[in-house]
Amino acid sequence: MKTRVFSGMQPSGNLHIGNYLGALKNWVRIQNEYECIFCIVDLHAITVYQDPAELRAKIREIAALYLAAGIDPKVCSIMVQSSVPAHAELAWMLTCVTPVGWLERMTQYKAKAAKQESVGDGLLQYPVLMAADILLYQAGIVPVGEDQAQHLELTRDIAQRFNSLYGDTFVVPGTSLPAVGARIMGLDDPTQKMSKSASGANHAVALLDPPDKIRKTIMRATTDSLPCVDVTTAGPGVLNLLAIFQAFSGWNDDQMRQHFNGMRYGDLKKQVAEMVISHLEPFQERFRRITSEPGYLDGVLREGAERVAPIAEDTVRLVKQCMGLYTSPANAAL
Ligand code: ATP
Ligand code: LTN
Repeated sequence: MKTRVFSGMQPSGNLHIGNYLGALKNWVRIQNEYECIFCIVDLHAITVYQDPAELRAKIREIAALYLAAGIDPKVCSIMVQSSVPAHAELAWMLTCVTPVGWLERMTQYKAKAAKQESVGDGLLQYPVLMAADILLYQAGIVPVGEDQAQHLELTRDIAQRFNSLYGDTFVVPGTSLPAVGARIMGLDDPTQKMSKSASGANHAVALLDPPDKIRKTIMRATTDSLPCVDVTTAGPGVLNLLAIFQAFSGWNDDQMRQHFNGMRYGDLKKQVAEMVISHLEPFQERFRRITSEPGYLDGVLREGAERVAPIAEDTVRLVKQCMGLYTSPANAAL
């Protein structure tokens, strides 16, 4: 049996090249090797307020972006988290075995909570729901960007704690990070991770940005005051541009050094911009095609949910039995 892979993205903000290079590109690469489930995690998105009409539209946009990136719905399941109720059900059961101290230590929670006057409980529970997403399908591998590594460690801790309290129930999942592009930094501030929720106009390149805008954003990227590239001593801004180029081009370190050492920053930026545009233009064309086919997206999402729901229901039944929760006699023998 193939190892199962699970990953997801939140339908909030505009997907950017960090999301693509950190996660989506990896998903496409491994989709034929494993049994993959790619989720649009709308229940995670509502941990901060979302305008309902915008959220509805974003869910479909993310699904179309998965497809435009090359995820093949014939070999993978693409589904929306809230369409399989077992995600929320398992999250509650896992909440009950998770010490609150583990959650309060999460750096993403601390960063997001610091920006808000009143912190919703959902923001604290966020990684438990993420653990439920993964454990529900007994996934062995979770391909994500580096910022999610801490949440995955917590997922393993929760799985191990559950297994030691109630007996072997969950597969303990591994993290898969890309070799290049696991942490793309903001173009306006290379000390901060590129993020969908950051507001600066020159912060990110969105996957649906037109070529002119991409050029402008990259040409304005923050570098340092040295005149030209030195791959070994470059500061974070230049390293970030090089990482973006390398992740899109697939060049090795030697090729990168030979090509870019000694190049003026203006030329580096031009080449990075053209590399990004050459990948995003065909991507955007596929996105337009997918979104103009009536009924196609809904069909993909329906099929995805139908395919994975029985796996999720089996796990919830097993967990209920382990914990001593009520299961009807018809289910007791399963
Ligand atoms: P937000 O800022 O709203 O939390 P985000 O940009 O971090 O959003 P997510 O939906 O949280 O996006 O992440 C989707 C996937 O993209 C995850 O696997 C995450 O690790 C990855 N990812 C996010 N930002 C980056 C980045 N800057 N570089 C590499 N990977 C990233
Ligand atoms: N928290 C993740 C999104 C996410 C996820 C998951 C990723 C929710 N559930 C399960 C991998 C596996 C993020 O990228 N912000």
